[in-house]
Amino acid sequence: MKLTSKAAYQEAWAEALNSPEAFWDKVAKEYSWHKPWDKVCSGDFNSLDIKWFEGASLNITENCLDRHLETRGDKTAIIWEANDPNEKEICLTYKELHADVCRFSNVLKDQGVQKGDRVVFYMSMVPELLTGVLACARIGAIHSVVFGGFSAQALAGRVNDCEAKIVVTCDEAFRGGKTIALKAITDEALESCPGVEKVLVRERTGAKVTYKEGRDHKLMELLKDASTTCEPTEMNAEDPLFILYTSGSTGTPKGLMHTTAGYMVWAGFTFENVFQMEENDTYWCSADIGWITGHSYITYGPLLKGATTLMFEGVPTYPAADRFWDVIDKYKVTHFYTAPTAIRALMACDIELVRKHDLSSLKVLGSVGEPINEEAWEWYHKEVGKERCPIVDTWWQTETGGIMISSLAGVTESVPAHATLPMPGIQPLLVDAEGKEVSGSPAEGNLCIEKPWPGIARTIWGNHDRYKETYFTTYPGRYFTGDGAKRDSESRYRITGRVDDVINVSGHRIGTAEVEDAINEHENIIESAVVGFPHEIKGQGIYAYVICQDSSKIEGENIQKELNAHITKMIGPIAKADCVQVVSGLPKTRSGKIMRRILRKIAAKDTGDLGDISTLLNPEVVDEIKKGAGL
Ligand code: 7RM
Repeated sequence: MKLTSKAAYQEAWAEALNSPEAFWDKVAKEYSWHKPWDKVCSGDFNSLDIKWFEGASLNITENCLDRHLETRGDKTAIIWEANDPNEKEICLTYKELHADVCRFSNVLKDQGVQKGDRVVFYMSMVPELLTGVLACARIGAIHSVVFGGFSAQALAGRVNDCEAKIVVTCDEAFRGGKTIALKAITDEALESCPGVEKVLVRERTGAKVTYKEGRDHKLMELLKDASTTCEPTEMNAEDPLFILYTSGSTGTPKGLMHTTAGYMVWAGFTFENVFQMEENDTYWCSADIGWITGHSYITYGPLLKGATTLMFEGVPTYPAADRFWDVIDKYKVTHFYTAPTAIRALMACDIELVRKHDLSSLKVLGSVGEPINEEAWEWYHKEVGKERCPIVDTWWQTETGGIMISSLAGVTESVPAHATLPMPGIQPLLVDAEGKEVSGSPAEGNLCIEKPWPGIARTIWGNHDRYKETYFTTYPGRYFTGDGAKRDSESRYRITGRVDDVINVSGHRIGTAEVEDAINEHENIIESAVVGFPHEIKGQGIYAYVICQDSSKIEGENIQKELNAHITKMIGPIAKADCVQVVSGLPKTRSGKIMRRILRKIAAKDTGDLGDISTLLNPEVVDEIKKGAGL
């Protein structure tokens, strides 16, 4: 259902609110199903047994691939652009992609993978990551992609949590001018993963890596000999499709589980309506498939809608800071979707790097992952979109499966730094700290969602209580996003950022508790408190306050280096602290809770009022910390 006018959007939003069953019934009928549903939706945010299209059966890859063969078989499905601009690209038509996915499906089956088994992918952005994910979906295995920037320990934690039987990796990854030793990291991780029986290695750099007899196999050799036909496995609507780990305020990363039919309908519907592509357009989302954006808007969304989707192995600054513009020019990209952090980084470079490229193919620009500031929005609009292209600022989360609040390109209005309007099926509401709804407009509050939508994650893998506790307990009966938002006088939303203990560094979600755990592992650290602070390029940076056992052992900046080495080992380089301050104590309430509000203000170099500190157990540390921060 493509909504192509503002009136059609408004009508759809109202219909999805008033007659959700009739509305989603219509949307879902656009796809191929083996068996139709008995009931469109059931369950709510109290019972938490949410189901969509119950009774139906399908295979999502038939909808991504087979369904297009007759009408678009020879159309390019994916364009793969290598890290090195001199390496030849790979283009696969829908027919070829279909054949490759079947090959991969047969390899997985040969390796003993069965319906319901978990397969972890720890790869760089090679075509086999995309075909591998789809191959899992084709045979009913559950994929869990772990971003290639995570450490061995982080990988092991995820592999064990979902009890994966098989890991697919690369010998090494190319990333800009560097390589990442993915297989060596996998080997280290698997020392503590006894459940893994097989490892498939996609050779990429040709580096010498060790192969463990019986366990490890060369993926490309297996694929070469595999058959190009594989019957899709019939899946129930609520069978799991994938697990994706993401960080929260507390504890270890959570494995959000998405199911088949609802996710499919949501990914397809949001992709079609937000981006408004035409048949011969070329779409590029610069995310990594290791994040939800790469699942929904490189892989499933575009393929469900028969689009041409570009997959990029490299980074925006290699070999130079005009790589994005070069790729857009090379493939005449019409729809470009990236993160504010990339925009801000490229904005800081010589403007000629943008202006020298022909970007006239562009029609629509997208933003995702973190709030986009006005300055970055204006620059993106003017220098990249030449003031011709609508910008869709898409707010959503790993948990939501797809875009929740966004303008529809060229259909509803774009407003600088505003995500604007909810998708049909989404009822946002703002609540105050007491959980009371803040009605009317303009307003500001914590962002909740009133009712289930097809794409919501159904549970946290292996821990339904944690799912309930994390998202539905703060405001009972509602889904709490963890974000704060403002609503303007025309009921358009502007997301202001996380209101919990999650830091958004360059669009990556990092839990302060995870970073603290890593820091506390250091033998010289007694206690630590980690907060985010405003960072010009990354959006937020990581600021760590630490109490040392023996401060005489601290030599200048060594402490930061040492702690970052711990963080890199336990989580990965993306969670490194930008600033470490040694303190003698942390401000605590009488009940022993760290007053992060104060620490956040100091980290932000906010010299204003710190609020009431009289209730602190140890108000004297505040002055010391301020001094130490140079305030
Ligand atoms: C898609 C994704 C989710 C968190 C979310 C927000 C932040 C994402 C926007 C945004 C402002 C946006 N999933 N966020 N998009 N904030 N405007 N358009 O990023 O699970 O990795 O992160 O990201 O805080 O809660 S995620």
